[in-house]
Amino acid sequence: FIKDPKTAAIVGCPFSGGQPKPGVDRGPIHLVEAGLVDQLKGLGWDVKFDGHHQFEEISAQYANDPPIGLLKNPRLVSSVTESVAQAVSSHSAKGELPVTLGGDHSLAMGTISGTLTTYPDAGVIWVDAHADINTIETTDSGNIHGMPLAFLLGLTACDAVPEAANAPASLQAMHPFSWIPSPPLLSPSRLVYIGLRDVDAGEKAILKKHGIKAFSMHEVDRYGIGKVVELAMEWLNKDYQGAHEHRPIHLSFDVDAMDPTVAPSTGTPVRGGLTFREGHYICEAVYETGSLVAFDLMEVNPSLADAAAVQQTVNVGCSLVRAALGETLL
Ligand code: NNH
Ligand code: MN
Ligand code: MN
Ligand code: MN
Repeated sequence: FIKDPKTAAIVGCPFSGGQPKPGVDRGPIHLVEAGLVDQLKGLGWDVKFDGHHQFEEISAQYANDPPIGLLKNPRLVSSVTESVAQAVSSHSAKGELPVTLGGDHSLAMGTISGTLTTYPDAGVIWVDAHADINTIETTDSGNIHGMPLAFLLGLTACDAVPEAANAPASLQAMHPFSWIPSPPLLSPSRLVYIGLRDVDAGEKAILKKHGIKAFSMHEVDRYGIGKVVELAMEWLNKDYQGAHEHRPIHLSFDVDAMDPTVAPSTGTPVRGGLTFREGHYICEAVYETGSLVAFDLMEVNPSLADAAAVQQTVNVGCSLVRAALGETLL
């Protein structure tokens, strides 16, 4: 999938509009300043990085962006993610590996749409403490970083908890992510989760209804991370009949999947997460299959926690990206 000479394109996305805590927009800047570009070159990759994407024009256009239902910053998030989709697909269409640095996880609406434009049969591995699959009807917070998979899958009122069937039609019709193609590019059978441990009730109902495969921390404990990644890859490839050995894989990694002792500087830490090695193992094992076509590292927030914790989180973030680009392979 990735052409020689192997090229990684860093898509720096200083964006925080999908959630309320300031600072997550500084994540990509810290990751690059920590030396990520040279680290990846050191692994033998050509690295394209032409500066962080600037969403200033879009932000100015949507300085006034009243909520739609509970959804906060809906037009801003929609417009930013649409532009990220274009950036990612333009890189992947050239046979490059887009490495998107967030920023909050709403950005994955853009990155995954971009990947699916180039690779329509790609599968998604979503590594996160959270399921990020709330719909307009199930969200309690209205933070769009808790909703990207619902939009990518085209889920609506009827997929939500029963009482959501009463949501006003006007609300359902007004959803701002109309740039996401319908019918959706992603299907529930091509999504698998690893690391879940804080899933809302409405999200659990959605996972059940659509038979979405999820390896929570409970399964990581039960089977071990090696088996979990093997089962995840098997699941994604069960119905694949394309030209390659495996389905192309988009790996979207929310740093809050890691235990807060490993990666403390993130907006919604949840205890009981992946160890340093478990997180790295996922990245290494996916890279090893040769089917990784895009990688996201999201939700590093350098303004949360003290300086030492920030440095630790940024270092772990760089290290996860290196693992996903083959560092530990001999
Ligand atoms: N499920 C919650 C919500 O929808 C929390 C989401 N927070 C995240 N997701 N950090 O990865 O608001
Ligand atoms: Mn670019
Ligand atoms: Mn997330
Ligand atoms: Mn999360």
